[in-house]
Amino acid sequence: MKEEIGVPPDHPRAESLRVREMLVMHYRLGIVIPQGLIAHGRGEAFDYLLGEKTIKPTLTAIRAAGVAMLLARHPVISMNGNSTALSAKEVVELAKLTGSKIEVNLFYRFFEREMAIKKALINAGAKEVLGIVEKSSARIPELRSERRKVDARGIYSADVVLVPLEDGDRTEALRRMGKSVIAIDLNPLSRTARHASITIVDNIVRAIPLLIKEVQRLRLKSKRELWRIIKRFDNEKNLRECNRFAAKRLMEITERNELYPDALGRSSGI
Ligand code: PTJ
Repeated sequence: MKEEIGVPPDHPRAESLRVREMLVMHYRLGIVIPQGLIAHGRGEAFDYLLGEKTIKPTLTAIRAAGVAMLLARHPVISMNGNSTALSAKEVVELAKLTGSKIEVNLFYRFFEREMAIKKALINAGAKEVLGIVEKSSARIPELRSERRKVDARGIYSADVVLVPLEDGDRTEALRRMGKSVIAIDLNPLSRTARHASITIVDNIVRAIPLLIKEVQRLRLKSKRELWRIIKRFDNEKNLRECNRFAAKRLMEITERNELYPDALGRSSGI
């Protein structure tokens, strides 16, 4: 995610603004839908609370996610509009490293959008992109949204599915099918976050590059060691730590009186 799009590099919020520009550009290309822009705004709010940095419990979740992908027999990465806009190149790299398939799966599904997303993924280096509608004849049971349409060779038969920026319904449905779900979601309170097997509470633009680095390290370990790491991981405990981090951070900032300017208008801000 490196394109420079008219954001002054010394702007105090340059990175956040660049991410927004990427989404708007992909909205114009028909990849992101307007609802995706709203969803990103919700994510930004949580990112702000976390300090716009990858926090310690998240590193533990990223490690567990890397292990789950390496131990999987049939890992699949599910891609929607936002994740393609922000992380297409990195996802292709992660898929290559972990032997994962890439499948398009959309909440707001229509043919032109599927094709635009497929094209973006191919341009990013993907050799094969599953989930284009005529091939998505399998169905996730008990799911009513368009997300129920999946590829028999992909999500339907996967044992581990990575779902960046997900809606909670499908995560629950995939878990009921016996699959392990790795979610990337900045909101540790969301249904997706609570129902996933491993939740990475982080911005996708930071999470995927870290996951790639972690997989490169983990590939050198024995299977036995990988199993040991995954068995020790507790998602509920990890989510509690993320919540605690955000709450503590907010309290500390409040106590240090950094949030609001004093009578002279001085403030260090956050
Ligand atoms: O492309 P489609 O048609 O599949 O639709 C995509 C959206 C995102 C619109 C759809 O999946 C949706 O409505 O998602 P939700 O239910 O709004 O959930 C999105 C979650 O992603 C929220 O919990 C946000 O906090 C979180 N989020 C938003 N931006 C990011 C993020 N998490 C990580 N990184 C982000 N950049």
